[in-house]
Amino acid sequence: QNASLSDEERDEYSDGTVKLRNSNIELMDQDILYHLALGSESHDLIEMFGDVKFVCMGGTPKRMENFAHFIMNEIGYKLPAGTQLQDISAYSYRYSMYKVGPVLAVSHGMGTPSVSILMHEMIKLMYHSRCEDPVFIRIGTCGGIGIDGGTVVITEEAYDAQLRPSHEFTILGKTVHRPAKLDKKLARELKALSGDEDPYDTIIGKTLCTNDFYEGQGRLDGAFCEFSEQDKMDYLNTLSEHGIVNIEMESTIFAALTHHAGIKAAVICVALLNRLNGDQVNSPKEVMHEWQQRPQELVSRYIKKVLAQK
Ligand code: R2B
Ligand code: URA
Repeated sequence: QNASLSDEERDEYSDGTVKLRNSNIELMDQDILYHLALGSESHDLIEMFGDVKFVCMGGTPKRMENFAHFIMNEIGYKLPAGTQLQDISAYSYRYSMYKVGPVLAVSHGMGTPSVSILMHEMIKLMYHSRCEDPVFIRIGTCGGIGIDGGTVVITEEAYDAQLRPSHEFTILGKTVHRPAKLDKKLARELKALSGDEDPYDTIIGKTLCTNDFYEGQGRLDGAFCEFSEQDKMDYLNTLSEHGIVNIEMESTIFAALTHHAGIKAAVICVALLNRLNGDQVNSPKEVMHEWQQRPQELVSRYIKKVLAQK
């Protein structure tokens, strides 16, 4: 069955279970997932989450709540009579989490530190819940490079701001790099679900991940700017020459930690603007709202396809 995969694609994902590469956890009486307001002893995690197959993450609590309602309708999931969708992590006051059958919708906030904390706890949640073969998908927004606002980008490979295909960690004061690899087969599968009838483009390309929205993404409109417009354009053009089509702030940490855990993952972002034309995000609210449905629509097609195969 694996004969059609390249070596690179074959390595990690064969046995399905989420590996916890930390033997300390097994020795603990309980594990408190502090930022999710959940715990391995206070909650029956197997009962609550054991059936999860799709973990969808995005920046804002509201977008993920909307996604939860949307996917509920798409897969025809019915909540138990008299109940409503509830934010499972409401009392963390940090992240929001909604569960719709096999789908979890979780907000991750902005940038690496926020995503890093969440990923540790989500990977442990999958482990404690004994989830099999969960797929993690980030649905986000980004700035495009040479692509129109509204274009959907499926990340092929994530790069840090120095154009390295890895995420740089500082652990005990030492620098550690972990490869920011995503599942290429999943990316192609998602791309194949984009329709010719869609009134927008869906492309696969390389993604740059930065630690800042303004100076870190070469914007001229931050509180500070100590480079010229020419410097900015030279940088964006260099990115483009390397095949980078979009810039966001979470892909390398998301890719590095899912890959390290042996979890299949994808990043799908909609471009809010073409950075070659400007820096301000100034499209009308309603237009941007509609654009942000696009990655959700693609993920819904994927989830429905996988569920139909079961
Ligand atoms: C995209 O949008 C946010 C910044 O506006 C950031 O979280 C990202 O990756
Ligand atoms: N998110 C980013 O990180 N950059 C943009 O330009 C737009 C959204």
